[in-house]
Amino acid sequence: MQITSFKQYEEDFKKSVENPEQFWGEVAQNFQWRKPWYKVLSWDFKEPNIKWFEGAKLNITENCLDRHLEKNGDKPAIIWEPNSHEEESVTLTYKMLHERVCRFANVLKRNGAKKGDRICIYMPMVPELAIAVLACARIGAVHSVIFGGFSAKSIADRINDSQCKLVITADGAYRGSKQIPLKDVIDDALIGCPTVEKCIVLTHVRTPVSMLKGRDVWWEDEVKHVNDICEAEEMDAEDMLFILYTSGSTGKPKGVVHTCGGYMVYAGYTFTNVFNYQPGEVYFCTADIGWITGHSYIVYGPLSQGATSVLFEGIPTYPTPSRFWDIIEKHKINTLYTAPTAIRSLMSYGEGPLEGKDLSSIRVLGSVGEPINEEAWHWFDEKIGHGKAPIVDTWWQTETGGIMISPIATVTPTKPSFATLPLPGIQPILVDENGKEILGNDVMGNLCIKFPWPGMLRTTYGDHERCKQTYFSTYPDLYFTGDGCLRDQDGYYRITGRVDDVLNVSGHRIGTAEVENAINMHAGVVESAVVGYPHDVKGQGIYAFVINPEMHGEAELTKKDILQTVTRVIGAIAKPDKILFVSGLPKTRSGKIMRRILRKIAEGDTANLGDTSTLLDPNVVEEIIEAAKALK
Ligand code: 7RM
Repeated sequence: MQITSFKQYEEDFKKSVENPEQFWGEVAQNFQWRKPWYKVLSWDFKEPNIKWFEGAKLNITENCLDRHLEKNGDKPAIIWEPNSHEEESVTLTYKMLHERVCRFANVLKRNGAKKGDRICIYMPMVPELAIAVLACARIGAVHSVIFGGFSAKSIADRINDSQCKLVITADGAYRGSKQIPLKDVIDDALIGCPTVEKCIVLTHVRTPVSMLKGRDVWWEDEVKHVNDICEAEEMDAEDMLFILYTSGSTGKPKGVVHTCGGYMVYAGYTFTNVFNYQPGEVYFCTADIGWITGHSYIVYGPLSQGATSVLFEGIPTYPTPSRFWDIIEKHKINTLYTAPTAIRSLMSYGEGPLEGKDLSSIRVLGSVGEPINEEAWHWFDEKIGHGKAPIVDTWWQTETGGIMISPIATVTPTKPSFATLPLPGIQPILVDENGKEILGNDVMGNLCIKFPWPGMLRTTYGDHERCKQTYFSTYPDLYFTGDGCLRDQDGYYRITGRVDDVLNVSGHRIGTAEVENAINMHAGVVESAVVGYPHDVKGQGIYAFVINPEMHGEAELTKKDILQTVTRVIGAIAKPDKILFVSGLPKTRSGKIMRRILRKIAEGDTANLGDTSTLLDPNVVEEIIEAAKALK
């Protein structure tokens, strides 16, 4: 199923459009099924109702583990690089990973978990995180991984939304020179989570934690009580595999639902093709498993293809900004898949950190999460790839399950800052505000997808109507991505960024409404409006306009209180970079905040504010402009 020439890409693409069922049916033959499907696809984008590989039975862990044992059992599946460069890295072969997954799957069963139960995972980037994820999949439980940066309240909301029965966590996590008390955060969250019966705690940093009788058990004790034989649960292709919460333009994050068969096929197919993965190569994706990139391209995609996947616990700048380059040299990494924000951050240290580092193993480079600017693209190409490694700028979303628009390494001619062309099976179209298709090249519009693909979301957990409203109602019969896009004279796609109220801060998706709600929870705040603005390293920064709050001490202290409130409500990742106190917000006569104007002010582009005729009080704008100039 690996594409090796541009001609083959064109042929496969053509076939995938003309006969999608035949195309995906053939791709799916490369995976192991307990029982074949009787229908490749049935779909309707109105409801939406999407089914891939209907009737088929499988377990994704048999594809990620068991099927490699005979020939590649001793091949490294996961290489773990700890936060501390002084600590030894750990290699788990496919055999070892299989054994540990089976053992932990038995621990889950012992603690009452069964097929269909939702399990929340809140863990550091350690091998046990991948083991926990796969163990859930082994027994047919639905995992909901929550990124280690979210607050107790965010965790509780997510646990309650999907009624998780079990939580898997660790005492704490290392993050560079800092420690994060994961179990403490979970303890706070669980005060408001009546559905949680058990909490399994991994010892990692060995900090003191509270262990509640009857609820909390240690990972290390539990594994002693079980053996390592665990038959995989037989799953229907359309059974739920996992839920992953993601931000949208409204306040409450949505639980994006992915199912077993289609997701597996799509993650595996896109992994092997986009990165042109070759047997024996070492592949390093720097994302966290708490995000979709980690699910699809650290765990499921690579393991389904028998690849060696590096799992890194730390951050790019610890102990020094040479860390990535040291890891590449140490593990002879062939593929580096990272985010533009990391590239820009490392660029800012100049070439010093690269001196004397052997990056000659690098063959393919990848970028994901946000648009990559030309400067960062060229730096990545020249300094890391030495002009010899193709860069795959991969556009996709939590909802798409896998990469959608991207070069295929060694096959597709690349172009700086372009995600280039749709992968086989993907039918993107650009539409104008009225939903009319924009044909031809050298055009811009809103990016939609007009035909299903196996990795697409099936619903949003517990609220199918929301899925329909958010993705399938803006433009009838189309999946709307929320992204703006340009198609150039060669038919190449360049994603220009979100056209809705979703921010992309350091590759993390954050809804403006979510941040506003958090700010408004501060006792002294009446109203606020949040917008994004261009930020050199983060891509976008968060700018909060807050109507003069009740002060408690100096204004600077009140700002810090607001930041602390946001940290408590959402997590540190959502903290505004700038807070401006204002006496009013620019509103229309009907009371709507004119964000367009606030965005301009946040960007520092106040020369042309556009049409301001519907403003209730134009003086407010003048005042905000003046105040913004004074803010650093
Ligand atoms: C994989 C991931 C999705 C949003 C998406 C875009 C933006 C992601 C690129 C990109 C330009 C890219 N999932 N985005 N990749 N924009 N070029 N290569 O990031 O659900 O967390 O975010 O991220 O706006 O809609 S996500």
